[in-house]
Amino acid sequence: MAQSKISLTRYLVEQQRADGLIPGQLRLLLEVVARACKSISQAVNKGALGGVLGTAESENVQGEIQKKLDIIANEVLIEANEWGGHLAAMASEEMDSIYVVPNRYPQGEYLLLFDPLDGSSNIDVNVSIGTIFSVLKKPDDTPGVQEGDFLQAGSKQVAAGYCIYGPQTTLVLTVGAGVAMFTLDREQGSFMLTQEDIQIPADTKEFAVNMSNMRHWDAPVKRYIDECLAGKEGPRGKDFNMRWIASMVADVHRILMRGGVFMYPWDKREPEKAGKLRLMYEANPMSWLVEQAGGAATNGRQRIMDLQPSKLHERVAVVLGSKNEVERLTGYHDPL
Ligand code: P6P
Repeated sequence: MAQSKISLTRYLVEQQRADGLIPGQLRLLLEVVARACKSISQAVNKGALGGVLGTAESENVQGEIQKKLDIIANEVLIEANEWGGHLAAMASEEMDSIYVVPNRYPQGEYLLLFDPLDGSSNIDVNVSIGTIFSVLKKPDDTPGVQEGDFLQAGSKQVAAGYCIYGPQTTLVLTVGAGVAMFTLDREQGSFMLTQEDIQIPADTKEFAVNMSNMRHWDAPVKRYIDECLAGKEGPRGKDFNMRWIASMVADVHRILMRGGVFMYPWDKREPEKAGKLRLMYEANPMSWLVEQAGGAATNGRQRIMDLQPSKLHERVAVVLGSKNEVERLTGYHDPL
C-alpha cells in the first residue's frame, strides 16, 4: 500500500517526539505561520481578480514603494500570530519597528521575523514570489521585549523557512535537523510532506546573479563570474549556465532542488549598505536552510550566520549555495 502522505502537523509532532527540537509552543507557531502562508497564497493566486495587484500609496522602511500584496501579506502574518500566546513580538521588512504582542493577548517566548512577500517586483508579472521567516527565542534576561532582543546572530535561530507561491505552493522548513519540503494540497487545505533531508550538491554549473550590476562589484566577484563565463576553455574547465529570477525565494528554492550558487554581492554604489539583501529576515533564514542542506553561506568573507547584527533592517552581501563554489568565491577575497 502506498505510504500515506504525512501532513505538516504530523511531521512536527513526530519530529518533536524524535529529537525534542520542536517544543509545543514552537510547533503552534510554525503551524500558524503555515496557515498564514496558505491565506497569502490564496490572495496571490487571485491576482487581478482579487484587486490585489499594483502599488499601494506608501513606502516601507527600505524606501521601496509597497505593493498592495506586500501590505496584505504583512497584515495576514500579524493577525494570524498575535493572539496565540507563542510570540513576544514580530519584526517585518514592511514595518519600521518591531510589533509587540498587544497586552490583551498572552506573551510567549519566541520572536518571529519575516519578509512577508519577497520578490515584490515580480508580483504584477506573475513570477514566483514568497514569504521568508525566521524564529528566535526572546532572551530571558530582559523584562518585556525591545528591538535589541531581535539582534541575535543567525546561529541562534530555532526555526527558519519560506513559502514559495509558484506553480505549487511549497513550504520549506528547518528546525536544525535537516530541511523538509511540504506541498499545499488545495483540496485538503493541508501542507503535505513531499521531500525531506534535502541535500545541495557540493558542485554546480549554474550561477545566479544580476549581471547588470557587474561594473559595481569588487575584484574577487568579477574574477569568479569572469571564470564562469570563460567556460570549458577557461580556468574552470566547464561551461556554466545562468539563472536570475529576482525573487530570492525562487532562486534559493532552485538551488535547494538542484544545486547552484546565488549571490547578491557588495557593490560600490552604496558601500555603507554592505549589500541589498536584509540580514535578519532574508539572509539568515536562507543561510540556515542552505547549511542544513549541506551548502554554505557567506557575505563573501564570513559565515553569514556568525554575523552579529547591529540594526534590525541591516543589509548584507550574500553568496550561498553549493559548498565548493561558495568556498571558491570566498577564497578569492583577501582574508580579514
Ligand atoms: P534586483 C527582491 O526585491 C529581492 O529583495 C530579492 O528577492 C531578489 O533576490 C533581489 O531583491 C533582486 O534584486 O536588483 O535583481 O531586482
